[in-house]
Amino acid sequence: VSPGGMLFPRESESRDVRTLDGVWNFRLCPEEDPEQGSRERWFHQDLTQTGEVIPMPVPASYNDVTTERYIREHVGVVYYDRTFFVPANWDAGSSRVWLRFGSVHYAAKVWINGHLVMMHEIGHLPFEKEITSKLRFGAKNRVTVEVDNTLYQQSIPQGRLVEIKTDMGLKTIQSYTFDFFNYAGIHRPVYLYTTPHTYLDDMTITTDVDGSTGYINYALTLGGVTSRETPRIQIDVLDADGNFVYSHTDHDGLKGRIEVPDARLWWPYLMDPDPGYMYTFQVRVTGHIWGHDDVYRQPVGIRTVEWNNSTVLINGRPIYIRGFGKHEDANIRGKGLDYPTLVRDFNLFKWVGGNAFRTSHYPYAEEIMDFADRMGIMVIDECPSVDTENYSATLLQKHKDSLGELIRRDKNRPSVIMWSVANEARTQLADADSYFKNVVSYVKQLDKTRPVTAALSRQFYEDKVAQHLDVVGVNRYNAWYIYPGRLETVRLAMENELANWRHKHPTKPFIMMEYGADAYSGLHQLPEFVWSEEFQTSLLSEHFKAFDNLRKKGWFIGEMIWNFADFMTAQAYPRVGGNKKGIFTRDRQPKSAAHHVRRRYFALAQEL
Ligand code: GCB
Repeated sequence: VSPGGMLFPRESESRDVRTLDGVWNFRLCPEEDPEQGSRERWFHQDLTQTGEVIPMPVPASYNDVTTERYIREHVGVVYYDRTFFVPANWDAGSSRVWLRFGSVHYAAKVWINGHLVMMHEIGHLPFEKEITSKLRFGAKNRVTVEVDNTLYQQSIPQGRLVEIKTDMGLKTIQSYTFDFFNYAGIHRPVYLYTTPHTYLDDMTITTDVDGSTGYINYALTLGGVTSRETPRIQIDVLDADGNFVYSHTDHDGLKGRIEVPDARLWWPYLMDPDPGYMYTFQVRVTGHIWGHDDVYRQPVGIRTVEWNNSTVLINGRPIYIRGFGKHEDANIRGKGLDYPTLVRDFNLFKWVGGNAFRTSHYPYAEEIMDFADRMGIMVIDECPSVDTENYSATLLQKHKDSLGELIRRDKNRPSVIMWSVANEARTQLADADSYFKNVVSYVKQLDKTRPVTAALSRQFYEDKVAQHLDVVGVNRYNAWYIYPGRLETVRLAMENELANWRHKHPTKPFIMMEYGADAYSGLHQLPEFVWSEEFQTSLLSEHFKAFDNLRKKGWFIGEMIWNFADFMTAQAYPRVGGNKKGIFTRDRQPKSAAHHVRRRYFALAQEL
């Protein structure tokens, strides 16, 4: 994990933020010659055209934008570049200029005017660098990004390269076992932003509550402080209407605890008439030498998360999760951040009465997380480890890095109520025990304020990982992968399995983390038959019966449908245009099941 903070770029009186989103130049390195770009220096600094390029939108996955199969299925290296202007008044004398990528999948190298400035591995997480000394002020500059989508046994997630025989000779294709398409490209916004010389580099906020009083605990780190100065810190807290609730200046104010009398708490959706209440935590840093203050405003929700042998509590009240597994996935843009889809999804969340999602199977865009914070949607925040196998020291290090970067990014978010360290790892293998013990203790070292979970899919008797978790998530596809069509097996199988898990781990709360059935939107069949809308609805219903019985036992704390919406996968015969387990279609319209789930989720919200 690179040193320093990863605060989201926010405009203020001291910070300019510009986006480099738009249409970039794009080209592929031939699969058989992945070095062509570096050999021919496609990252050169001339401002003339860099060669034969095609237009490519940013942010977006590149796979589904063109009509070419070879681009969609490309394995290896691609290049993006564009030019941009840097205003003269950003001159190095007064500011620092930073370049930040929300996510580039999978591995990235970035050049500014021909200088290599940063590299990042493991998509789905932001990376940034100060690039002041590489820029031409009051002039045009070029940024070039190399992206490599290849997955290996020691990448997160894992994949392997396979050779197949074709009419054109041997060809290397990417194979992987996880069930979503390995979209690639510059997936999230690219920002150019400024800070003063002395700037707020990072902050860690935790909150607690005592009666009607809320507390905001903060720890700040500054960047660019010279030995000749002692920066002054001023902290203000504003309520959602912009009124000051606290104001304080401290000469060594890097750490502190602020009391907010009669605090409005952050509550999940439908647990309060005004869920997701956020204060603004405003930091002003005054450095003596350069004279420019830095001002940064961070939204803060005051809430507590506690957990015990049987439940998880927010502000002292036990939660029951009415949720979904999701994906960042949409037609044409793939995993590219798309504001219409983002806002539509949260509107559907409200409509369906859901209160939680898991960022299956990788961290989601910060812009999405902001919405979860503000709407009171609880998030189980998952790192990009899915289907982990072949445990090794290198893999362990990368897995921990991904969690370190995730926690650094999301630690201040009230919506994040749990960290998920894996989805469907091969937890029956002997090595899984010490591997995950190590992973979980690393997370605990970084954040003690949230429970740790994982989505497990092996049988309770062979699993070696649940013992290390605070909350156990179970994925199971009764009447789908197990006895397809046999709806009459569901209730009993679910109740027995969960009872067995709890018997083995009597001190842990359980969540049904995945269950569901594919339904091809518009396919109707009575009596219910697999793939029909009727079947999907009935399958969920049978699960509801089991959950209602399990809920009474006191340690079953939530149900999460797989999936919120249909999504793209690799090509395989059980996948018809992708995975169709969504209760919404890929273009975010309800299937029959969505109306059914809506009735249940609102009824549950009233009852609990
Ligand atoms: C699972 C995986 C999920 C798949 C799902 C399915 O267990 O966790 O990524 O999409 O099953 O539909 O097969």
